[in-house]
Amino acid sequence: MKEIFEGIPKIAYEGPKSKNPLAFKFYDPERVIMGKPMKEHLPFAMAWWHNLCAAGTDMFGRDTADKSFGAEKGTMAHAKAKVDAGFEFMQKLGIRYFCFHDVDLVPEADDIKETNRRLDEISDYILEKMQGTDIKCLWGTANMFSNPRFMNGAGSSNSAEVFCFAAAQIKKALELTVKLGGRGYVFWGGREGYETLLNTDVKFEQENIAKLMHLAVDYGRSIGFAGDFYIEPKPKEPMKHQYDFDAATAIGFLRQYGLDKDFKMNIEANHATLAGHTFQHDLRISAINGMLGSIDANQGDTLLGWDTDEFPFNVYDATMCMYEVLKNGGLTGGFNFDSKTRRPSYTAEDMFQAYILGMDTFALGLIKAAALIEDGRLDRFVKERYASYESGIGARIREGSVTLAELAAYAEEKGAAALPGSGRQEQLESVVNEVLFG
Ligand code: XLS
Ligand code: NI
Ligand code: NI
Repeated sequence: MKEIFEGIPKIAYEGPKSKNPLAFKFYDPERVIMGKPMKEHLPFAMAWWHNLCAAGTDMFGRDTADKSFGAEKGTMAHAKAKVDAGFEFMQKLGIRYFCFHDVDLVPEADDIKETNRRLDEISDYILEKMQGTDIKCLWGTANMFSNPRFMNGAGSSNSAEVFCFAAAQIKKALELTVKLGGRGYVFWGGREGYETLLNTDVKFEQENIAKLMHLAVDYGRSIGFAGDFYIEPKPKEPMKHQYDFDAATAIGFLRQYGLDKDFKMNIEANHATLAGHTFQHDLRISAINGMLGSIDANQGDTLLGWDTDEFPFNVYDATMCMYEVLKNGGLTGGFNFDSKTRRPSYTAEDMFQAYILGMDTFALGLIKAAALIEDGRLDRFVKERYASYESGIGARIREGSVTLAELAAYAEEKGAAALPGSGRQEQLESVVNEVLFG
């Protein structure tokens, strides 16, 4: 087979001193961190849509990159060329997973039966390509937001007919996920939300979304899908208000509708920040609820209020992310680069360098998070900060062996409370800097 990315070698680890833009400086797949090789801590995935489909079109201008990969766009030959390009790309970078939407794989036909036939054909081809490699699907999903029929959402659509098309796409995408050995299945509620309450029955729409998810779980389990379903929270964009606002909201929804045993969170950095949180916040909320499943690795821009999907570059954020992941005992999913190169970075080298940046940033994050944990000062400080609950009245509060009146009597006897100990935020931030750069 003819090489697509000619002149781009297999990307090797060369270490932090290397000046080679086509080499890893920090991602050393076999290096053992806290008892496990980096490649197992960091199951990286290529996002089919951004890497093989998106070519730079934005609201103000057309494509800047050529992602034809030598075939005519909109044809099955092009769909296959994308598979060839994707596998060559992943193999050159040592990436072992990919994520896809149904419509990333093939051009959508007017009739869903023809789209499904094309999906069968392309997934056979992907399966063939997978043979002899260690590449697998991380998660699959159905795109239920691009086609005009989904203008009012999928599960939340006012049209029962549209609901059926959403069901049909989920059914097929689940079958593809199982066929390609996927670990997970994602629901990103693209247009599951509203523009105005003047025309929207929120309760009705949320109940319908839950119904669709239950139907998906039942069908998935019936065809042998043993992995996790994920909700990927996002507060807005494209809709003004989206129901899966953030991790806390999505977890509450899953519990309310009895979906919490089958679902976990797929947390995207840029979505967490759009919700007014840090990336770490949504990871922590998911983790303490036993629902930190997978991660869409990217970053936003603090100066822009939308999902810019930039490749992760911020080492502080990656460190605090890996701190949460290590404390969570890892992920059942992985790290999907839901990220795209900037529009002026339109060459094949840019595609590779973007992944090198993302993988190196997370490798650094992993190394530094492990160092923070091994250093132990943060953990010790947090433990000490709550020490008043370890004995005396605090221990009784935690046990639940004390009444409100007894607590009041305790306070009255003291007369005035001593101030809690200092939060020492600046000292702790210095510890982080010292561990990162010292
Ligand atoms: C969009 C989402 C999307 C999901 C998959 O903002 O991040 O790319 O990850 O549908
Ligand atoms: Ni996103
Ligand atoms: Ni995403």
